[in-house]
Amino acid sequence: MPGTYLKSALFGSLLFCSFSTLADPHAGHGTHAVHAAEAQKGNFTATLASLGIEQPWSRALPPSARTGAVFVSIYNQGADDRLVAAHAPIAGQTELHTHRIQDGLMQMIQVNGIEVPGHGGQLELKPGGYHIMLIDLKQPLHEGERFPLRLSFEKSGEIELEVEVRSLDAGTAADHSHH
Ligand SMILES: [Cu+2]
Repeated sequence: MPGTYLKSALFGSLLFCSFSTLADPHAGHGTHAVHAAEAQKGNFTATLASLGIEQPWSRALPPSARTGAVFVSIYNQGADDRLVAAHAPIAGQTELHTHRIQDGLMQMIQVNGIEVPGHGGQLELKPGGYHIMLIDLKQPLHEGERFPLRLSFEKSGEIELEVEVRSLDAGTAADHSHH
């Protein structure tokens, strides 16, 4: 994934023309409603107002990698909310991203916020979808280590979390480390 990150004029224009569609709550990338009972089964690492937040995680990366991504699932029993910012001191820059297919190529696009649907809804940041992008990493991501991350929500406010660095293939079909 880090290799597909392109900061170019093309990237910039995609970024610009994507806001209108990505801001549409019915576009539905990565968000879907779940029943309240199902959400309560979630194994939360932290709670903030009506939000239940699962363990955020990242993949281990070779020392040469300059970018990484953080994934996390957030359940919301309250009113609709938005994830509006993320900050990780381990990175020079932290952005909210999604993916889209353009001419058969998967590209990453920065978004200015991601809806956290309320009343038993869920936002899932996962490989291939919405993610928190770490740009200009200041230190390598080693499996088993943790690093701090702050998430900011429009209504629920801010929370400090610790990201768990998992294996290089975490979240893929080849991942057998978390079963
Ligand atoms: Cu990205």
